Amino acid sequence: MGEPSVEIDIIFVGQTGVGKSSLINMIIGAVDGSKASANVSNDAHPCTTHTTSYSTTLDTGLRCQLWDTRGLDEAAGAQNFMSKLVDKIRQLASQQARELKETLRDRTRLAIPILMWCIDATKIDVQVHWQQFQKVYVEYCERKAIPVLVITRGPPKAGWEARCTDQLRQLNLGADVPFRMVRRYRSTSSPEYGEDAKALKDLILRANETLINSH
Ligand SMILES: Nc1nc2c(ncn2[C@@H]2O[C@H](COP(=O)(O)OP(=O)(O)O)[C@@H](O)[C@H]2O)c(=O)[nH]1
Ligand SMILES: [Mg+2]
Repeated sequence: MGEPSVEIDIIFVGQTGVGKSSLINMIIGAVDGSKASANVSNDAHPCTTHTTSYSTTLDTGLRCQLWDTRGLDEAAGAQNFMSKLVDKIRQLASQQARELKETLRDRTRLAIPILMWCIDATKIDVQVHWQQFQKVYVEYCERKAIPVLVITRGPPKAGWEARCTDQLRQLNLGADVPFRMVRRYRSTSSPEYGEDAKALKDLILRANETLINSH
């Protein structure tokens, strides 16, 4: 590879349990804790308590720093089993919003990151996930990011592409936000898993092209 390698930040954001850590593992090729792998939660409890990052180099030589952030609504999920600790929950929610804001401020200061917004295939029609996407992209990033949408644990109900396009249009996120669905996998050694990993990497390369062309 004659070209000098460049580095790009890729920030994974979305609800707890949506599969952010799993997507990161899919990209870095980590299976069951081999290689440096992102911690995947084995139940409903949030396990990405602090923002962590992993580096990997794609086939093209593009060096990527993958940022695994806290879910924005981990506190809401905790409500089920901590119903008496409402104050604590509020505190947690503002803490995670603050942490995410700080991460995004740091990452957008010197360069433009890719913002990987993750929505579960069963949540495409739930407005709040899209509103959070807009809030994070517009308010936290001040649009200094290349937004990309990943639908996790697909496939969603038929017609999902049009519904995503509608949501993006309604929130003024632009019709050109690239999106891709990643299928729910049964095994990390299945052909689908490998195909989706490749598609995900292609999506990153495409977003990086957008970034280069915008300069
Ligand atoms: N079988 C299967 N499990 C998945 C898939 N994606 C995520 N999971 C599981 O869903 C749970 C939450 O995923 P995780 O990556 O930790 O979500 P995060 O909270 O967004 O980081 C974990 O137990 C994962 O193993 C998938 O495609 N197939
Ligand atoms: Mg996680």
